[in-house]
Amino acid sequence: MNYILFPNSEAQQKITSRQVPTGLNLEETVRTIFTDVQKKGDQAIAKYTQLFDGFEGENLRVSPEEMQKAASQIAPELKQAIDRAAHQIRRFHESQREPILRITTSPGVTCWRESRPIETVGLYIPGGTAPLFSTVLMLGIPAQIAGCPNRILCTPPNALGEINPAILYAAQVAGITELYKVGGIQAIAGMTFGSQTLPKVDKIFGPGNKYVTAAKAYAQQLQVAIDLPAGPSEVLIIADANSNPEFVAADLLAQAEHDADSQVVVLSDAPEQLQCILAAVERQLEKLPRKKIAQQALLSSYAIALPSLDDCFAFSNAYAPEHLIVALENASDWSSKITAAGSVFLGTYSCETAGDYASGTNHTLPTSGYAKAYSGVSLDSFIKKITFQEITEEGLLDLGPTLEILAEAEGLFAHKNAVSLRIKKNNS
Ligand code: HSO
Ligand code: ZN
Repeated sequence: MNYILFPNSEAQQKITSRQVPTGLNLEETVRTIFTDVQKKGDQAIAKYTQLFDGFEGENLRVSPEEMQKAASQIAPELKQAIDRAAHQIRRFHESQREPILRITTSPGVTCWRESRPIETVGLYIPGGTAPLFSTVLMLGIPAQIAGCPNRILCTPPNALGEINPAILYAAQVAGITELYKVGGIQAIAGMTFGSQTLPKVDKIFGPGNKYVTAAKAYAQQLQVAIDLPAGPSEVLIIADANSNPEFVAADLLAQAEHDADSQVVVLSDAPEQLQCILAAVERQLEKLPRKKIAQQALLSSYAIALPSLDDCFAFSNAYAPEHLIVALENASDWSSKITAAGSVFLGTYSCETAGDYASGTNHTLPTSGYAKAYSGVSLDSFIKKITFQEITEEGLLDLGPTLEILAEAEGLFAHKNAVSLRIKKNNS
């Protein structure tokens, strides 16, 4: 980790504005595969599945029987843990339903919003070194609560055409309606255009590697919505002289083990505490099975001493971390200082792992500083809100003259006319 003592504002700005990876010519690859999938559908999807995942099978749909079997293939403790996580995620996301509020903005003029689910959502779960079955719950459960009729899940198979049974079980618990053994760019392309087997979706959700991220960005240009612009996962921790260095170190490593390009940052007003934290990181790192990955991530990570806790919060707001851990006593007293973060963990016992799996909050969050303007995935991500209005004759008689003035001032006489015709005393 890079240890920095009291950086000036220029040095701080360098760190808070993330490096955007460049130079990888992914567009070309993405476009080639998209064009191929658009033209040849399933045949192209099968070709790329064979090329990238080594699986040659014809049938890419996972049957309901295969899904059912998964329950018996995983340990009972894991099954129970998935059930408990699902329950808590469901509780929190169910609470995000909003009542319809009819507002009378002037006498006889009533406005309100009603939610409608997105018809077809495509959830992507990456393969790779960690089977992210937790992400199946984080995306599938809010989609189900929102009432999206078609909840598609795509995930790459191994060379034998198998999918991790924990992913299959989580899919069943989350009420996924169709599951496909398709991954990578070809999955995103398939869900963008639809194929003989894959449905065309309205919105694509979920994490992925650089190829999947580039493919989602491309899909967006083709009128498919996406959840969030994805980037490497991050955590920022604010600690002081009283924080537990072992806990802070463990939280830093929990994020660092995700990916070599994950970034972790710890800020403190107590430089000697940062030294203790760094020592604890070194000690704990030795015992981790994913030490190599975490070590890589730590190379581009920071331990930064700042003059005060206020300065730490100002830095954090400028960085806008995906996860913010406030490892302070009376952490909640500081919450009003936080203006940008994906998800916040207050106090000694609120570890990020809880939010990653089972406390109830969503773990699909804005990275790379997008938390300045974006929220994480929630029930809202799966619905559209339609505005309605109903105006009575009296309502228009009252509001009409205002409308006429505004329309005339914009030079839009047809607009004015649509009002005048209705409010003229003796109109025929
Ligand atoms: N920290 C990740 C989510 C995750 N962690 C899944 C474990 N499994 C991004 O928020
Ligand atoms: Zn995590």
